[in-house]
Amino acid sequence: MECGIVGLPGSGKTSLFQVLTAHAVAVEIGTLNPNIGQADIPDPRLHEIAEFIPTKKIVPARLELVDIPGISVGGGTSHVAVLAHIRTVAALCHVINCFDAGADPVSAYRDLKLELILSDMEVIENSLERAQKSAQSGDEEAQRRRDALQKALALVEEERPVAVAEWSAAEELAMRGYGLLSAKPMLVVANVAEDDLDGASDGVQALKAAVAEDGGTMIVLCASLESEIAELPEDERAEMLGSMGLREPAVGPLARALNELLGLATFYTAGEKEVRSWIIRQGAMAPEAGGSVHSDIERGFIRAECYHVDELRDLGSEKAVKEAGKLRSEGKQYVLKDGDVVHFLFNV
Ligand SMILES: Nc1nc2c(ncn2[C@@H]2O[C@H](COP(=O)(O)OP(=O)(O)OP(=O)(O)O)[C@@H](O)[C@H]2O)c(=O)[nH]1
Ligand SMILES: [Mg+2]
Repeated sequence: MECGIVGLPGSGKTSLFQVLTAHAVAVEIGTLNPNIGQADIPDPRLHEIAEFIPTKKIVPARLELVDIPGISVGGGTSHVAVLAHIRTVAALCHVINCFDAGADPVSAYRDLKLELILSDMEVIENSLERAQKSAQSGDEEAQRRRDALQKALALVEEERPVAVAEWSAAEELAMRGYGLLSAKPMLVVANVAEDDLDGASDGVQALKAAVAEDGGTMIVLCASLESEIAELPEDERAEMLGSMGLREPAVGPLARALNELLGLATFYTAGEKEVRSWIIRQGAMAPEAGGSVHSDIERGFIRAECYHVDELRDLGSEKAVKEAGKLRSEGKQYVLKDGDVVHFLFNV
């Protein structure tokens, strides 16, 4: 799943991208091309598992990131290109300049939100007429599309993002093809100054209230400081974080907030070759989860042998888990739990 980093020009998107990708990508600055990279998702449970199951390699799950150029307010030549990039990603990280003394974070939040909403309004208005025509001739699918579009139109006309309403699975399906921008889940990132790391300033507090009004989620970080920390040798990072009063690099809280927002869960595969984390949607059943490891597993799924990472921690080894009768044999209908350690059995 790709997460797009969006925001007004100069809000710190590329700085955040470089932090999250640990400076592994040579970024282009000042072009209309997005930067594409991946962030390792830190997960303390991975290291816990590796304590009990000796392994050659620890492999964290990764978050796909797209650093999208800043969107200019009120049109401009780059506007269409930037919106097209935003349309391709599944979720948004909206970075807001809270570090400049003169910055107005609430306006910045509203300005970008409005750009997304106006773009959606155009799409909806262009699509509604056709859906209405087809609906009148008795096409049931078109009726669903029409009803969903009308519900979305009512929201955007009040300048509210499509995402704030409750949408049934059927409605979501009807809307999927339109790729509405304000329907995408959005995490707001308050990019604060080094002397405001806890976001206590008036600007950040006002932003927090504005985001909460939309039922949204916000995290606070300082991209330029995080970037400096990410460039330090690993053994100096913890000390630097500690001296700034930070517990961990921002990628941890950011990935957790995104997982929560997107309704995702983590499971693990563990053996002597590697201990690895995988991200799936909550509610995914065992074959689908196996499919994220390898498509053969989904195709030839037989069963999944699972236990929970808490049981491994309590009992100390896989053997002990088995002897305690905690190793479960689960079939095709099993919905994976966050924190399951899984061996897939399959046959193709
Ligand atoms: N003081 C401070 N400056 C920052 C911070 N984050 C970014 N900047 C500065 O803001 C400027 C723009 O940062 P970028 O990361 O390039 O911003 P951007 O959002 O990618 O900009 P565009 O892609 O042009 O829209 C740079 O000079 C950064 O050094 C921050 O947390 N604190
Ligand atoms: Mg940039």
